[in-house]
Order: sequence, then C-alpha cells, then structure tokens
Amino acid sequence: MKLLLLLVAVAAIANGQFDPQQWNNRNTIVHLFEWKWDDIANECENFLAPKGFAGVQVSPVNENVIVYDRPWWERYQPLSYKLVTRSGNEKQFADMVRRCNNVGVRIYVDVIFNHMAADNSHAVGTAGSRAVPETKDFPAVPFSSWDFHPSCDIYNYNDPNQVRNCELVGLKDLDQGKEYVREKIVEFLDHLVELGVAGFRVDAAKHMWPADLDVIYKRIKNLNTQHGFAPNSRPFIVQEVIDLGGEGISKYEYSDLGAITEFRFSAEIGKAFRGNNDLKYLRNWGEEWGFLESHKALVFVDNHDNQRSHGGGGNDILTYKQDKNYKMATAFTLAHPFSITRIMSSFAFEHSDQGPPQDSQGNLLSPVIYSDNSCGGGWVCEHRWRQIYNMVGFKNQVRGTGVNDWWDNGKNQIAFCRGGEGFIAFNLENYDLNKEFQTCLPAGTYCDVISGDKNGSNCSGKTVVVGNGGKANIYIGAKEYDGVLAIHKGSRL
Ligand code: QV4
Ligand code: CA
Repeated sequence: MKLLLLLVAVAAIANGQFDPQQWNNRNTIVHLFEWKWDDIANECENFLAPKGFAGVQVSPVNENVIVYDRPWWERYQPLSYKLVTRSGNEKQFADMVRRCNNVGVRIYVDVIFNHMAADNSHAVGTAGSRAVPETKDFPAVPFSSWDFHPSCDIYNYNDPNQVRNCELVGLKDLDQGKEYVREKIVEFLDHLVELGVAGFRVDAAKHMWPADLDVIYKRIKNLNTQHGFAPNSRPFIVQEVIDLGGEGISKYEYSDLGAITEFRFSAEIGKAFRGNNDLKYLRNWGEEWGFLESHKALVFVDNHDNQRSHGGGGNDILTYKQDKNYKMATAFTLAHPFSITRIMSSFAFEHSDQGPPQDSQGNLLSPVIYSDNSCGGGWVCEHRWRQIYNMVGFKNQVRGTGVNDWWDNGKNQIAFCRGGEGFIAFNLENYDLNKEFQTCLPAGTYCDVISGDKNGSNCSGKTVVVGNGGKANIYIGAKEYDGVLAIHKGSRL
C-alpha cells in the first residue's frame, strides 16, 4: 500500500507540469494581452471570476528595452529579471496575483529566457533609463558575453543547431547549457512562484534544447501553498513550439516536458470556420487531426502573433476582425472537450507593429468598460463578448462529458450534445437551419446563451423549448447575427 501511494505521488509530481492548477469547476484561460496589472486585478474580481474564467495569461513581466514608437513586441526583448514594465511594477504585480488567486483566477506568466534584447538601433532607452545595450552586457542580471552563444543568424529552420544556438531575429541568445545561466533563469521563475503564479508560457521554447529545459523546469519550486495551491503542486508549463509540420524541430521533442501551444488547431479551426473545409469533418476533432494529446495541447483560435501574421500560421487564421466566423470558431473550441483552451483578448490594430492603447508618453491606457459588458478605448476584449463568455460558462457546465449525438448535413451545418448537460448547433451555410434535434436535455425551456443572457427566469435572446424525450426545434437563419445556438442545463429558465 505504501509503495502504491509512493508511486501515485511520484506520478503526480512527474505529470504536474501538465496540470493548469485551476479550480475544479473552471477551465478556460484568457490572454489579457498588454493589460496593466491593476486592471487585470479588477477584471478578475469584477468579471472573470463571476463568469467562470479559470486563469489569465499575462504579458511579459520583466524589464524590457524601449523601442521607438512603442510597439507591443518591445516586451519580448528583456533587459533584466526585475519586475517592472509598462503593465506595472513588482508591488502591483504581486497585488494582482493575490487578488486574482483570492477569487479563483490563476495567473500564468509569459516568460522569455531564450534570449535578451537585440542590438537595436531603434531602441530609445530603457525602463530604468540606462544605456541601450550595444553588447552582450546586461548588468542588472548580470549577464555578460560569457553567458551567450556566439552571434549567428537563423536562416535554416531545418537545422536544429542553428534554430537553438543562433539568434532569433537578432535577439542575444542565452546559453541554457551553462550552469550560471540556468541559476539566473530559475531564480527568476522561483521569484514568480513565490508571488503566487500558477505557471508559465515559455516563449520561444523551440529555440532552446529540450535537455536544458528539462533541467530548468525540474528545478523550479513547488507552487506557493499560501496562494491556495495544494502542497507539492508543480507549476503548469506551456511551451511555445510552433510546429505546423515540415520543419526540423517537432513538438514531440518537447511534449514530455510540458504542454505545447498547438498551432495546428488554430490553423485548422480557422480554415473550417472560414468555410474552407466542411464543418462535417470536425466529427473526429482532436488527436486524429495531428494534434497533441488532449492534456498536452493548449489551444486557441488565434494568438498575439498569428493574429497579426507574426510567426506564421497562414491566411486561415481567424481574428476579431472576422467577428461572426470568429465567434463560431470560438464556440466550437469551447463546446468541444478537446484540450486546454485559451481565449485571446486583443487591442484593435491596423498594422502589425502597432502598440497597445497608450498616451503620448507611452503609458498604457486602461480599457473603458461599458454597462453592456463590452469594452472600448482601443481594446477589443473578445472575452467580454457575450457569445464568448457564455461559452466559457457552457464549457464549465458540461465538464467531464464527451461528445454524443453528432449530426451534420453532409456539409456546413453541425450539432452535438455534451452528455446530458449541453447542446450546440452551427450553421455556416447560406441557407437556414430549421430542424428537430435530440438535445439530450431534460424537458423545459432554455435560454440560447449565444443570442442572449439568462437573467433569473428571463432570457434576452432566443428561447428553445425542449419536449419530453429531449427533442426540440432549432432554428439558425443564414442571415442571423450569429451562426451558432447553445443551450445547457445552467441556461434552463
Ligand atoms: C530586425 C531584423 C532582423 C535582424 C535584427 C537585428 O528583422 O533580421 O537580425 O533586426 O537587430 C522585433 C522586430 C524585428 C527585429 C527584432 C530585433 O519585429 O524586425 O529584427 O525585433 O530588433 C516578437 C515579435 C518580433 C519581434 C520580437 C522582439 O514577433 O517581430 O522582433 O518580439 O521584439 C518564430 C519563433 C517563435 C516566435 C515567432 C514570432 O519560433 O518563437 O517567430 N514567437 C515568440 C513570441 C513573439 C516574439 C518572440 C518569440 C521573441 O510569441 O511575440 O517575437 O521573443 O516562429
Ligand atoms: Ca536559443
């Protein structure tokens, strides 16, 4: 018995990095791209917790180079591991993590330790207004030229040595094989764990050797029990490895170390909901599509790179700019049991370098929150779109069930149940969907959470009457504002 317990404990530790460490009634992460820490703390309390979000991925937290015109991507050029950025300082960061954890919303930090800042002729200063680094000299860590790989360009992504030991767009490439470098990285990650974060998105993981990452991950402290984590909990790790096939480095080299950003999911869901691949094929959505196993894949319709054509992904990626199709793709993502889901929350942009909403001094601006839940001030807040946050609630309601009673019209109308907990239908045809369905739900009247909100016994959108035996007539007009309808046990009136 003791041996068995020991084995179970060892297995839990070995697999801990795949566990997002969320409250057990919640399961979706939102990336609040470029938000300030104070605003995220408010958002956790006022919106994310009440709507059932499980966590937030935050923008990089450590000091970065300041680039002329303040593009968003300056934050991917670290100067040190001091917790000071345009989003806030260490005190504000710590306060945010505490307040979010208190209401059951976990914080995941985007950490960059493949590289430090590039020699950058555009850089105009630093957060601490020190000199722009022209050499491999980062005194605030400190790192010096000893700690980096010799400079070379990555021009052949089929050569793993080059991808891992040369400079990604000129960014000074740290040598994680060196003991001192590992120590500095682990110090940084441990600091964040002490402050109560639940895990990390590891930037540019593909550009580091799996064996080095393995050492680094294993050394990180257990999560902070004073923030509500169980003793011996391991930080969740999701590694940014873009593997769309056909390159020298595969996601499978990293998938035993931690979860992976599954970019194929993003490409395929975009293709389907743009109408470039029939929805009927989604019937076997999941591993059979070449995706990683469910518990190892972090999935998203778009991310901060591919929504603006950085890092590849092709023309199929859907973003907030194709709103009707985007909401449908997101609804499918959240209705389906496959994988760990992340919602993108963007700022509006016209061109790919454009920075987040900011004043003339470059200070970030807060989102303006309207009474209908939406937001403005240059922020898009996809996570505040009813069709999206209500699907976060749907996913929470149907957790633990599979897909059943799949139906399709042989093309672009599909519907399915999640156990006896929820039902969803999609219409991407240019003709109406009007049909009797098995909804798998008990008889009653339900509020469609896409077209409206349930408020007590009222529904501000369409209602669906489910008869004895679970049958209901479902109507989604081709010209309707949204091409999806979703009902679940929690939306019963
Ligand atoms: C320029 C030239 C280079 C030259 C260099 C010399 O283009 O050829 O070598 O100057 O100094 C910015 C500029 C880029 C500039 C570079 C260095 O856009 O033109 O190089 O700075 O000054 C983000 C942006 C990048 C940005 C970078 C650093 O996307 O445009 O570069 O931040 O500020 C691959 C990787 C994958 C990566 C993806 C974008 O495998 O890991 O490309 N994704 C992650 C992040 C991403 C981030 C980085 C990695 C780097 O998600 O947001 O890049 O941390 O697929
Ligand atoms: Ca590297």
